[in-house]
Amino acid sequence: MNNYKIDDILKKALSGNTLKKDEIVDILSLDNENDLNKLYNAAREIRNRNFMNKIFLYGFVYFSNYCRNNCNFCYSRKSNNIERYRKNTDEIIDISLRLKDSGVNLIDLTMGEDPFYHNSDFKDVFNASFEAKKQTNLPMMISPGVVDHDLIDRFSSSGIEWYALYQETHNRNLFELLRKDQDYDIRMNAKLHAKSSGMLIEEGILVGVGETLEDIADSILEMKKMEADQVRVMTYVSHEGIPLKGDVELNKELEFKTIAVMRLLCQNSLIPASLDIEGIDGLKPRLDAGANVITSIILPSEGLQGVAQSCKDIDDGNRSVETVNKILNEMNLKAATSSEYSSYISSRKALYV
Ligand code: SAM
Ligand code: MD0
Ligand code: SF4
Repeated sequence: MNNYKIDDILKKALSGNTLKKDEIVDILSLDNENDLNKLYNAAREIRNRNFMNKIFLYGFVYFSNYCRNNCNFCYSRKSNNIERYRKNTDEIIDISLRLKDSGVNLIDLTMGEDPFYHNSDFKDVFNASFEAKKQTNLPMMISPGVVDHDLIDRFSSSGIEWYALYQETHNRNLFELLRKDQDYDIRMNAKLHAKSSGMLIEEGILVGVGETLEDIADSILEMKKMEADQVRVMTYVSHEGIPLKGDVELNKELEFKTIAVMRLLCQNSLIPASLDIEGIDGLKPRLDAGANVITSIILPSEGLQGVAQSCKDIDDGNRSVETVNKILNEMNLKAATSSEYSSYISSRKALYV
């Protein structure tokens, strides 16, 4: 792309105007260092304008990896022969309390679509999340997969702030390949219902799964349209024994560019830098691209898994707040306080009343 064009597109975004699909595709196609630096600078400028130098930290508790689904990108898919675990309520409370002590702003309670919960009205999930919330007094995100609307209403009225459910792509054909035997509209409607029931929502996509740049542009525009409060992109991490092949090295720059474009369009939304893709080494480039949340902070020695990277950097403590803080420090960024995070949540909720 000629310089003139990229400068114009970035200027447009910096003055708060939205971008068109072909402009997004142009940016996602950038490949020379000079242009990429301009892009990441613009994304950081918009982030800093909206959030100053504050970064939010999310603790991650993947408390059941049993799943009834067979997503072809997921290590926990039903057909994969892996060690399964389901943490009990006391363990979940204990882990949440220790994550809080370590300094996170939010606890993300994540699970596979575990048939045990689906057959018992999510009783244990409610107990655990309610108690964990009461005892930590921290904001909570729930990532249970697709659940009925009445359950979402119950999550909402029990005070859980966030419902996370990623479409992975907004191309229906690709969705069918990725989320085998799952319904696009049921998944989409679950998060739209959560939003209408007063929860904040997180939407997300994968790159390196056979998408085109046009697909990514469509997704970004869709995430903007649905006013997702947090928007994410993750490079697909391939695992032995699961069908889809992928290459993080090859695709991660596309993830960084997507983070930056999401920042240009969804300026006030939260955007994660996930430690679940390249571990702690992947933190800096994602923050440099305009991310303002660090997700997948996991305590060592709890027998907990990540999702994309089931064990990377966990047991050596390298996914901890302590390690993250060292990197933030080097980058002149700072972990947000709980009250700064609560203010963001309140301001975001106030947009919809
Ligand atoms: N089971 C729930 C669901 O599917 O919504 C919540 C947990 S699920 C494992 C969380 C997300 O992790 C998926 O939506 C997907 O975006 C991401 N993910 C799973 N496996 C991945 C992989 N191998 N590489 C990158 N991201 C992955
Ligand atoms: C992460 N492994 O943040 C977690 C997960 C689920 N809400 C989040 C994908 O990277
Ligand atoms: Fe199950 Fe979620 Fe993995 Fe799909 S992505 S197999 S729903 S845990």
